[in-house]
Amino acid sequence: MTEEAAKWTIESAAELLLRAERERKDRPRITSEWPQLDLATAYLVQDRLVGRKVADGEKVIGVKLGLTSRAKQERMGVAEPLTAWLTDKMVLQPGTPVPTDELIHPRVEPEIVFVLGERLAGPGVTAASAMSAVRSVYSGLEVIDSRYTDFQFTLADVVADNASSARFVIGGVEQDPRELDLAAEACRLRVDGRTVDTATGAAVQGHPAEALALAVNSLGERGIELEAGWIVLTGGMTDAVTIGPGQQVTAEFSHLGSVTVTGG
Ligand code: OOG
Ligand code: MG
Repeated sequence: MTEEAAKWTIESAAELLLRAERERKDRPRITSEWPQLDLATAYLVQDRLVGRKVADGEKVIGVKLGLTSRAKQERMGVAEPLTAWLTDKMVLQPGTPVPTDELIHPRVEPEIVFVLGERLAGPGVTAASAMSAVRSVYSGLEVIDSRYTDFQFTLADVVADNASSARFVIGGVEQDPRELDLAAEACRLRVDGRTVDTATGAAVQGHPAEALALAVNSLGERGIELEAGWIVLTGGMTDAVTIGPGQQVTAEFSHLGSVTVTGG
């Protein structure tokens, strides 16, 4: 091991990422100094990082998927989906500005959001059985904020960084998933009124239910179950857009209403 790699541990990686978030200071990706960081260890860093947040009073309220659409995978240069944690501190109430002064370089992406009515435990869960545990579906906007300079990372880096998570807002229209064709659900992304991108739910693993099953099964392999009442962000449908003070980002869905954030 090189001298540089020797200083890295799960604990020190989690601490550096927490500090970058706290101090709003981006840093080089961890694998540039610790190339041995593998995916399994990266998830341990992610768990440790969120464990530290929980010890500080945050509450885990669900999970998110990342890199579930081709648009996201191509833009970020990472071709594999991942899971990460959502806490109550990440919830942005509708109408509350995105606190850009607390973030490094926020970007916003439209997502289809599930709320579970029942517990879900993998592995071996199909998209259909995962969907039967979903109580409601909503539109959402996720605000991501990589702790790495210019959002430059490998899969292991972004997993360790809890998948760039920062904030999210859920739209005001609640739908029964059984009454919607989520693969066909369309989304138009606008920045200050101008359309910048469009997608349908099929962009997310062919169907957002596939993304949910993927989360259940990969968390199941780590011995983690999804709980009733948990929120699941199924992943950005389009590439993310940057948001600065005064800018407004809106996602208009065909059946899930529209959801807006404004940079504060
Ligand atoms: C990683 C987070 C990805 C999504 O929905 O794909 C993500 C990133 O793009 O920085 O949240
Ligand atoms: Mg996302």
